[in-house]
Amino acid sequence: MGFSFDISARDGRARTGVISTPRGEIRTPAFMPVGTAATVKAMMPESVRETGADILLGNTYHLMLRPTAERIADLGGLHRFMNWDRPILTDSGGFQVMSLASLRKLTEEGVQFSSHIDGSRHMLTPERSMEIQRLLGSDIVMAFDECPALPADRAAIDASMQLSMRWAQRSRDAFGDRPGHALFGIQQGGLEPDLRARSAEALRAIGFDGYAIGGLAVGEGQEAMFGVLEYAPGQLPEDKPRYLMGVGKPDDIVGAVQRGVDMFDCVLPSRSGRTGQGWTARGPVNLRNARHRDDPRPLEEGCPCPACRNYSRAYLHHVIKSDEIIGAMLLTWHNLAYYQRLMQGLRDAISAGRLELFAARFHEDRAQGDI
Ligand code: PRF
Ligand code: ZN
Repeated sequence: MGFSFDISARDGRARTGVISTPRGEIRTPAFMPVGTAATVKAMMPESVRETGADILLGNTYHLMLRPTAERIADLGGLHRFMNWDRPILTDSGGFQVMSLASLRKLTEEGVQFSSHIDGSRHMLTPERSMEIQRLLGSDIVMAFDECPALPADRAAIDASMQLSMRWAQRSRDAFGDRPGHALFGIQQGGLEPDLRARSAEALRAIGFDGYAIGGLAVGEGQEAMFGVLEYAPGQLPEDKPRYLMGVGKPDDIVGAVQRGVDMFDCVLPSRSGRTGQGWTARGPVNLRNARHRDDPRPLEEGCPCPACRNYSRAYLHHVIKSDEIIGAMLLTWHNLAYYQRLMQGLRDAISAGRLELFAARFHEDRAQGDI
């Protein structure tokens, strides 16, 4: 029972297929809901599955600090701890250290930092990140990397990319041979085609089970991101999954799938659900807006999720305005269901050779706006 990726159809640069793991299949293009702290906030795991998710994302950084990887391992691993028996991909921690921790000290060895929770000092290295992800029982382990904030000058992006490639080799060595578990490398190199090429070359020489495109969606904007996606997926192995980390909005995902990306994760559907934003085929809807106060219609006509089946926009507006917990629950459910419906639409369109038509309709629907 190993780990494999089978592409069943292609349409232009897009692909659809299945990643097989001992914990179940992941249909691609795939969207992974974010379960940072061993929970997809406001959702029971069985409900996350009902939205259509095949795999969740967890975070080394948060779990090492609380409740700690050793405690989760003693309790039978992350799957059992959070009651999700399907695949889990874990991010390696460096990216979260840079955005959340304080008093960071970056060296060749790794990164030392203070916890955002209690200020305690910790160290993450490629070796420690691989150990934590093994203790968690992660199915898809991410190499330990550094993601520079953009804009940054070329010399800084080059040096950071080269450090990430040395860390990628150390991640590979520390991960070892673990049948049924996958290790993904992460391409860096900012917006520079030649640095992206050198990064891809270094990762291919090491050899990974899948390849992530890191260092995007860090403030460069969609046009610049799509610019990189014109060539970056093509620099990575054709027969392995390609994962665009931390992306994105629905239109980012559609554009990235058209450019050859297979996997995505983003806090947007879950986080924005908790603040009253509902994502629909007509674009984002702010349920806090008073225009919904007397509206008996569902958030999205035809959506089979509990929020749309059983409640009006007026009710969603009321519970969000009142900060009632059910508001976060219902909107998170709807948003995750919308994202999974979008992914199923993309997969079906690629299978049928109609991705361009699907994308054109997607943009048309959004152009109409919420009515
Ligand atoms: N590296 C890692 N995690 C990430 C990123 C990265 O570059 C990004 C960039 N969008 C999100 N999450 N390890
Ligand atoms: Zn719905």
